Amino acid sequence: VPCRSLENERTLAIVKPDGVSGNYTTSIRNIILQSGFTIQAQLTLHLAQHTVTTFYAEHSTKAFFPSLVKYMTSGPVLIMVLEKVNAIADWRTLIGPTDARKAKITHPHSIRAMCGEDLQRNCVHGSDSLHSAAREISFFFPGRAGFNMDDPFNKVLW
Ligand code: RTP
Ligand code: MG
Repeated sequence: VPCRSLENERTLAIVKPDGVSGNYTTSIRNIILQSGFTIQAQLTLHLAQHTVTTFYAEHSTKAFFPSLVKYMTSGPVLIMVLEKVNAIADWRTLIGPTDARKAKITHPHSIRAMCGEDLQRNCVHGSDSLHSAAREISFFFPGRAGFNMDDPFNKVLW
């Protein structure tokens, strides 16, 4: 049996421009809370080109990259830090496969099946590993990836 952490974990979720403009944020937030996540932070932003380029840097050499940047800068997004045990994998399961068109067939109850359209316009993002969750959370919320100021065991000295 693989050893899985029983500690709370944090992941970064984004409701992409098609999710926000399609008025899916309330439904998505309800699914998040009903699935046992707490929302630790949230931010609504219209992302700049250079922000998307940096955030999705791992895809910068791919043919779809210019189109991805155009899509992600096309309107406001809702960025959230979600917390629960096994948050990273559980959020990925909840959103479903990348291709929303396929998700409608193979994972009809997933979030991408509900509000996505195709391989690009898939309405939500989720960190894909512990490493990318830490990177992505600190990218949008500097200081929140590991260190919690409100934790009483972290004594703020000055
Ligand atoms: P995300 O990072 O947004 O959570 O999505 P993902 O892990 O499921 O998929 P990833 O491979 O990381 O791709 C990032 C986003 O790029 C767009 N995409 N377009 N061939 C294509 O046209 C293509 N492939 C990917 C999608 O918006 C995808 O979510
Ligand atoms: Mg990804």
